[in-house]
Amino acid sequence: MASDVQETRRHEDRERLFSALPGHHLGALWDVYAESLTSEPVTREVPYLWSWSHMRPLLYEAARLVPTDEAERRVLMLLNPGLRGKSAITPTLYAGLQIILPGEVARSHRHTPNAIRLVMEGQGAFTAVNGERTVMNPGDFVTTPTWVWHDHGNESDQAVVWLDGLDLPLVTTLSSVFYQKYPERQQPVMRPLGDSTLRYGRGFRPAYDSAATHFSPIVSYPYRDARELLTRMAHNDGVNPHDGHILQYLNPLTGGAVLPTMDAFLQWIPPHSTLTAHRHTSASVYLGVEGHGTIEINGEAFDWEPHDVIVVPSWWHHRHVNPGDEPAILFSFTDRPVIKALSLYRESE
Ligand code: GTQ
Repeated sequence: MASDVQETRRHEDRERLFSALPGHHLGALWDVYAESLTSEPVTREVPYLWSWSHMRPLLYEAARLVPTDEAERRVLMLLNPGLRGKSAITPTLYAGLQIILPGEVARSHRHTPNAIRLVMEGQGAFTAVNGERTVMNPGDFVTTPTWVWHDHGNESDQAVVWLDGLDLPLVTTLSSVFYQKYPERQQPVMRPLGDSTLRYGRGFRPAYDSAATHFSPIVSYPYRDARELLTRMAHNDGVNPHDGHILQYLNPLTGGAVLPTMDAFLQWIPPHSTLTAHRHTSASVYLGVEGHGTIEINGEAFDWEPHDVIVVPSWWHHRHVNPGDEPAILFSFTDRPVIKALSLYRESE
């Protein structure tokens, strides 16, 4: 009898303790332990495909209705359905489609988040990075690393659209976002076209140069070159079971990832092929470039066409299928350098 009374007392005391905790900004670990320390990664972010056929009309409508002066950057963000309220496609990565019309300028600024661009449609816009302008043509890969001044302009006669990839959610989580406006709308052009490629991308570097090495000094990696290399790999090299033929955009100063937080790739899935599924603890954002194919993510098929964007979260199985007669070419960027730097990278079939 006494023990029943004691038990009831204890129960009431526990209830009192538990209801007192939130008011002191305290919580009981045992309530959340099993969901926090999972036996393997469990993601809130989900796999998803954004179809170009849905995005394109909305993007052009945004271009008609929202001037760049008002927007700073006219971008439609790709928001992961599992991360409601966050400007994020994964917990670390951000993706958006940016459009710039003839005659427009996206003003010069710099920020600590790193950015990459992959040109999707239109040609003849430019990005200026640290005094060097680079012309943006379809498939070109452009980097704007952490804290470099950059602006975009379009002196051509056509709209230009590209995919933006940033590490903004990561840098936000790390409470390290800094941003500054350049004093003028555009930075002055100080260097000739192709300057960074000649300086760093041809097997040389200026011997007394003291460029920062933690990101690639090369501003633009033209599609023409990347595609030629992929074609050559497809004709001469063995196929990787998971990735087909895949090239990495390189930081020539380290031989590693192009940016400290993001790695980028272009890959070729051979015609009539089904590759082998694998998974890894880095998330990938894919962009269809040529042909068409399927990414099966944990067995669910995501059929992609050129300019569709697909996100594969960390640790989800994925495999590439190309049922067609033509090679299927995909661009992707990932947060792998971060995961590797923290000794958290794991991969399995
Ligand atoms: O072009 O500098 O999609 O600052 C988001 C933030 C693009 C850019 C984005 C940016 C930019």
